[in-house]
Amino acid sequence: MAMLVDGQWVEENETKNKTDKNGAFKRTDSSFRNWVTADGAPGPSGAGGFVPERGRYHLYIAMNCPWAHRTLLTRTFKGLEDVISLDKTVPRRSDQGWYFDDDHVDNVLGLSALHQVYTASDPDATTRVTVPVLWDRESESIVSNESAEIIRMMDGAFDAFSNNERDLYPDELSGQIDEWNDLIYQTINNGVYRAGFSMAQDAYEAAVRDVFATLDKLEAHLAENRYLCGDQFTEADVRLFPTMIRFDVAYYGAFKCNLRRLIDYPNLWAYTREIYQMPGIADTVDLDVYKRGYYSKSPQRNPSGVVPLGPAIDPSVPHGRG
Ligand SMILES: N[C@@H](CCC(=O)N[C@@H](CS)C(=O)NCC(=O)O)C(=O)O
Repeated sequence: MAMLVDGQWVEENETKNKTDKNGAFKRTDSSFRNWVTADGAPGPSGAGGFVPERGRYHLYIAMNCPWAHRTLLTRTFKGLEDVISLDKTVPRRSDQGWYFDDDHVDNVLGLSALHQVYTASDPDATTRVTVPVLWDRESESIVSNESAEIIRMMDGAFDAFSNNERDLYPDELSGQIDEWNDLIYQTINNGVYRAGFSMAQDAYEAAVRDVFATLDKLEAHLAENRYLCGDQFTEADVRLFPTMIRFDVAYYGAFKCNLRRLIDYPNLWAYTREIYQMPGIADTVDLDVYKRGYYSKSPQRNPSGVVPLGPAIDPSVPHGRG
């Protein structure tokens, strides 16, 4: 898959870049790390000057990407649909990476591929071109391409524009949320990728064991708790849901995470359905797109490009929780 090097879109070897010498998957760091803050002061990283304003910021996502899904979920939970505009790339990559097709063009810059959005921000960028991206119309630059930080700023900086009082990262739960986030990132969100992209048996097995140890722990926790932090729905739930809703249709088969299915975990499956059935959330989900995305043609993982018919799961079945 190609990437930007000194502002040029160049091919590079997928396996070489994504795995270390032991065949284990390694993820690269995001490159644009500014923050929108309530008063425009610099955030934990990057430059300042990004104040929240209606219509100023634009979010680029791809429906199949779980990292982008977090940002779409947060935009919905915070009721920011009329505040932060949205573009969806075609949910697969071409030789130009993420791209916009004729009936779904980039609505801000009129460009045809996401790498051009990156070079519009930094003409000399050397970076992978990933979704999600938060674009600032005023400075004509990328605020951030790190999903964990985009959801934190959507929750923290846009309260004045939100249509509800929801707080996804309340101070009194921040310690618990951080703990869940660490575990879920390592073993679930990135755990399934470590399984799916590993090029060695040991690395694969270690990743899959991590995935299922945490699913077992979550199943027991959700027998006693409505959400990860008890009664309050938080950022930790936002970060868990994208991996859960893709689990059976994508990770179980395409990433070989197949000791058990999500539907074999009654509490976790009902929890996933409950979130799916919250207002607006079903519109952020497309199981068919996930399946076609994760089973797209790949020399390493699916040389034929054949997409399986099953399994059929239905997250709209009543969840029956409390
Ligand atoms: N750290 C990033 C990771 C995002 C990411 O890996 N996105 C994938 C799609 S699921 C991507 O765009 N990959 C393109 C590439 O690596 O070239 C985040 O969480 O925002």
